[in-house]
Amino acid sequence: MTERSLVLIKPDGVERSLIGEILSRFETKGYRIADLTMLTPERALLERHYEEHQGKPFFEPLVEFMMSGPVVAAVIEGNRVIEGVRTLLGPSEPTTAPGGTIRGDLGRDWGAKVQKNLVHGSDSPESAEREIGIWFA
Ligand code: RTP
Ligand code: MG
Repeated sequence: MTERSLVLIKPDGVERSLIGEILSRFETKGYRIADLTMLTPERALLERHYEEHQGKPFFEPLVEFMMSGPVVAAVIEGNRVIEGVRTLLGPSEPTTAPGGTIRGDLGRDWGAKVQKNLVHGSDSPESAEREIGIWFA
């Protein structure tokens, strides 16, 4: 079934000039970029986006990091794209993410307070629609 996923290229990915490389992974896989924008998000938007993580120790550093520079937001479309994007991203921690994944190939630990792992991808159809509504209001 055709689905949509919300992908964010986080400030570390933009800062490191990896926008083209990261978007091309989704295109090469066969998914379609259905919408695309670049912005420096404000706190209120990020608090909505990360509401499931409110109260966790990494929440505040995460919001601060995400506000630190421009982010690319994209709607990626295709059959089973939500699962497919998560597979392309690899696990959260770039140090141990397998080679072949975006985080494994392009990411590393920078000793920061929060894991800088280049990209966000929606984790379920419900969160995808909720997140697309936040970033593409
Ligand atoms: P995402 O939501 O960004 O696609 O990543 P994810 O599902 O793999 O990770 P999640 O558990 O949803 O956490 C959201 C983001 O918070 C940062 N984080 N840092 N202990 C830490 O330093 C820590 N834990 C989580 C990461 O940037 C993670 O992607
Ligand atoms: Mg998540």
